[in-house]
Amino acid sequence: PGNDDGMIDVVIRTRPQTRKPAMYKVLMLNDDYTPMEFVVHVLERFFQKNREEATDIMLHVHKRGVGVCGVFTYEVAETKVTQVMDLARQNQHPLQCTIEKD
Ligand code: TYC
Repeated sequence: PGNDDGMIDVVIRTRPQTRKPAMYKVLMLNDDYTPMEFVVHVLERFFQKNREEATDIMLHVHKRGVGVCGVFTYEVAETKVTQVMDLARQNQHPLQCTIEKD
């Protein structure tokens, strides 16, 4: 190895200085009691979805059991989950929301 100059090649690998942060999906779970319009409201309020996008996501969760509200860094995802769960609890809905590594 090397170029025959009698010297020992030393390669130092550094991590790239700009590392993309790990991303996390915020998942909404279906239940039998939370009103559809409440879920649509939550998606508009905390996930910046318009009425049509929010309705599509809500119906996907209603039919399939789980759906993605958005993908965020850990701290933002955690905050979204807390906001959703707090509002659901205040309104006595059993709506559940969780985080999954992307
Ligand atoms: N399944 C609920 C109903 O029939 C609606 C619903 C949709 C609830 C999505 C939660 O994440 C949810 N009222």
